[in-house]
Amino acid sequence: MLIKRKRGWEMPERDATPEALFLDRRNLLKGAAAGGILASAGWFGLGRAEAAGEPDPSASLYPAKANAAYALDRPVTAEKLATGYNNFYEFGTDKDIVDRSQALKIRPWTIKLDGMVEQEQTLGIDDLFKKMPFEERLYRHRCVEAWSMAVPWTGFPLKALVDLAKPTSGAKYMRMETFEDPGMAPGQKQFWYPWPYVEGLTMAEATNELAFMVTGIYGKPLPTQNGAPLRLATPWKYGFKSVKSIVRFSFVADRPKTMWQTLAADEYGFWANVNPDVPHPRWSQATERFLGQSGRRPTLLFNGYAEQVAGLYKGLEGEKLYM
Ligand SMILES: Nc1nc2c(c(=O)[nH]1)N[C@H]1C(S)=C(S)[C@@H](COP(=O)(O)O)O[C@H]1N2
Ligand SMILES: [Mo]
Repeated sequence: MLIKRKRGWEMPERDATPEALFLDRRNLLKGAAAGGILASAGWFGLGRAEAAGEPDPSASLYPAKANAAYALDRPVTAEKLATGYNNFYEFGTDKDIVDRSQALKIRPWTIKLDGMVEQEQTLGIDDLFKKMPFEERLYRHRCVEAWSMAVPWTGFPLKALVDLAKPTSGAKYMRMETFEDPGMAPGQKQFWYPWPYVEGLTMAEATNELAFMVTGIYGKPLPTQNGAPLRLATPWKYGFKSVKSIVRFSFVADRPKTMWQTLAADEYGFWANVNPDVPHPRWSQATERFLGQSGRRPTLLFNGYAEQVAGLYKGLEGEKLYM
């Protein structure tokens, strides 16, 4: 039922099965039985929303100074690939969501910092940006579907946001939540997904130097399809951890249940650290398809970031750290 328009630069998916397709088939059957299928299928043909034509209010923050500590062992992915081949289920389960995602209105946008904090705060996104130390970093990105890319993200360390929030000592985890508005995001009319998209990190992960809040890409404000105006990048974890278009950060005592865990706990865990030796139930993680390149390249433990993050998992060997 998903009629896919192939673009020249798209490569056929061979051994990579989209994260959602299997679930969609399974759940569409349930949905069809419940009579909900026609109502939820009508959005596949939506076109580009009217462009607002207003300059992005954060445009003056770009380009930010590059942090040379984050270098790459591979070329940077072409911009049109990284901004044209996306996972954003709020706008559909295919990779071709650029047009549909233009309906997301990214101003005004407020961020809530709540839970176990000295004082709850609600901030306008541009007020938050003014308080944060912006920089550019080159990061690898590895999707659990076994494709990968490498991009220049702009943003600030997640630790800077944690410091602003002032969590109390009882806070052990950080829970992050995407916006919820089925009027703008037709994928959220798919009632079998437990919206909103939720992800979580331990406080040690959230304050690790690598955990990065992304606001831009290729020296420009983030386009909506990549998760504007604020998304996470945890490059040592599978891509589904890097939650997009965040509206709320909650500091909590208990491990948050993520959207993917609710959908399929046997396939998507809390930790989701990249490990080539631990296959996903539906596909090997040994190699990856690097967007724009033919052939496959070997996947690296912690996606090549073991030096920075391996220490986070000492004493947790009993956990399913790699799914
Ligand atoms: N809110 C939200 N965040 C999300 C997703 C999503 O569907 N919704 N997809 C995730 C997955 S599976 C991946 S691989 C990355 C893709 O990011 P990109 O489109 O910028 O490459 O976003 C992640 N963050
Ligand atoms: Mo992904």
